[in-house]
Amino acid sequence: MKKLLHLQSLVWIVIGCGGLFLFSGCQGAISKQEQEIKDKRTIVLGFAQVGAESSWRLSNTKSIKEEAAAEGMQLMYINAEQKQENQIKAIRSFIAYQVDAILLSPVIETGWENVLHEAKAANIPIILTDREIKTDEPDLYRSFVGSDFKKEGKMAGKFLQKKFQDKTRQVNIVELYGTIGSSPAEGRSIGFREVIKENAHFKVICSRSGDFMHSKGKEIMRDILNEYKAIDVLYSHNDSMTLGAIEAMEEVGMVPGKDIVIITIDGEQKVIDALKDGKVNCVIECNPKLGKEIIDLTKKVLNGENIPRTVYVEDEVFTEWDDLSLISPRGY
Ligand code: GYE
Repeated sequence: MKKLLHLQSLVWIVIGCGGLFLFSGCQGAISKQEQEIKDKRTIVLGFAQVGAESSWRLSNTKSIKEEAAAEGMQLMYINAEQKQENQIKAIRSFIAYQVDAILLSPVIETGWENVLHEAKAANIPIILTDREIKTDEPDLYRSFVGSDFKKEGKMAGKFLQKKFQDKTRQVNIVELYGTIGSSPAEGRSIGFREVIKENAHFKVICSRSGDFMHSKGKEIMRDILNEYKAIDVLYSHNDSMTLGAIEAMEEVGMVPGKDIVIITIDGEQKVIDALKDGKVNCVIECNPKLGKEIIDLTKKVLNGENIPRTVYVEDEVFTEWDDLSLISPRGY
């Protein structure tokens, strides 16, 4: 829109796997396709994604890529491999390239001011997707699109209240925490505690970070099962860690969903299957398909329209008490 691509020396800067690569192409006469792009003054977006740690994340990336392509936008995508420094480098390269807008899914909540000031000085709007940041300078980004993580944590707590409504003895809860310093982990943890504190018999006896990853979920659950003998509940911040934890339980002959009640967040197909098999008791959905909302909002920002500061997408809850045959295929 505001910038015209110099197509004869089209240079895409892509950061991946910790490296910086420059691709240049399109020397000589301008092709028909390039001419079309030039005529339409293609919008170019930079997208600094967290990583590829879960099926949720893969689906989220796919949704944004597909929607950008459907709208004829060019998307410069980077996979930051869970590192904030990679995202900061990517944002700087997007600024150098003079993209029209930057989509940022921040790995952690703090430490963004410097680079976001640079984007602001370059007049490039920042739209946060999926994860939020903590800052005293809210005008450093235009909008946030994603789930309400605190609400997800509360829904998990409410399931537990119902499940254990007749219990009078202490209910021992283990929490598999997501990435430390990330907004989903923080929101899911706070929301959950806000609800369970209403009943004195709920006790979180252990909380450890598995970084939202399957392998770490499994490893940590193995340790926890060695250390704690009386566990009633596993509350896991995402399905990847949950699936790892289930493997750890089965290794020692435990029956997930029966010996330990399991609550998990995301709603991947594999976990819905586990819910159907009785291995999981409650799944809180976190919708990864944010592409349409983000791209619509980005278009509005670029057209100078007013946009909401926060757009929360709706999340559902699936429990062992529901008619599970009604759940449509998840697609992730
Ligand atoms: O729950 C998890 C992913 O930020 C909401 O990140 C997202 C979380 C999601 O790795 O699976």
